[in-house]
Amino acid sequence: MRSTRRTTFALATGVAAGALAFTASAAGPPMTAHTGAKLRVLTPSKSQLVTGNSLSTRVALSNFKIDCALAGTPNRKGIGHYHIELDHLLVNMFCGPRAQISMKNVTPGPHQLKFIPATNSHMDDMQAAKTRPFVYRPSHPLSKARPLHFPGKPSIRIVSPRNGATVRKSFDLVVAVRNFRLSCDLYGKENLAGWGHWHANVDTTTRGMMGMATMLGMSCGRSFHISLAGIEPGTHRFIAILVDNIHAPSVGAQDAVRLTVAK
Ligand SMILES: [Cu+2]
Repeated sequence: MRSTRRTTFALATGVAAGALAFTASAAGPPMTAHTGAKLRVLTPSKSQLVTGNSLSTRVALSNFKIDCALAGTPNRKGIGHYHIELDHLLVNMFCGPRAQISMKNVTPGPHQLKFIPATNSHMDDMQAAKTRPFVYRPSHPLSKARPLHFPGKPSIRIVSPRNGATVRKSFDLVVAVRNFRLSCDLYGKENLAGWGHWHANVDTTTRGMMGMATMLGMSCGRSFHISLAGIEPGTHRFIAILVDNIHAPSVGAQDAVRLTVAK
């Protein structure tokens, strides 16, 4: 099941585009969304030379309301966020016009960024996507992150809120991670043993590509601030999942709490 999902994700992000045809799978048929969004990339310029160790981006979106507080919750027409991919691998979702893309573990040479409007369920609107090639020629190259090996198995535990607690409007999901190194700079970079981040999901981890349809967001820190704007009052499961740099739950560690969402 897991490998099927990963294949689907690779296809949808273009890694294997052209090599395989879209097929229905355990993750459901991969589709492209039609958000109606119009996206313009203001920065970087076409074929920009990047000498610093992070790349500043800026987009203008019209016909589309950006609201990351609703990410991972049911789709609403005309509302969503946008994804940035680096060389066809998802970095993250973004909600403001500006973003910073780390050049950590990026090899000097030609690369590309893709900006893609997406629905709350993280389905890409490929027709509205814009691509920007750039060349990375660092004046002061970053040290490369290397694979890490820990004495024990990676684990993630939700420390707060406690199981059974009541939450309102928004709250911090706080985790403790062991035998694993979290890194934001490696979002969307090639996988490295021992490195990754975690996703916060609501109710399920199996809907959409690699379970991301219900992903509220991702974090490389101890906590993630969860908005309840798109979540119905009642009992819900909030799940923290360790993932690798390409957002796959390959680490095999997760934890969940059942919480009451009050009005
Ligand atoms: Cu992720």
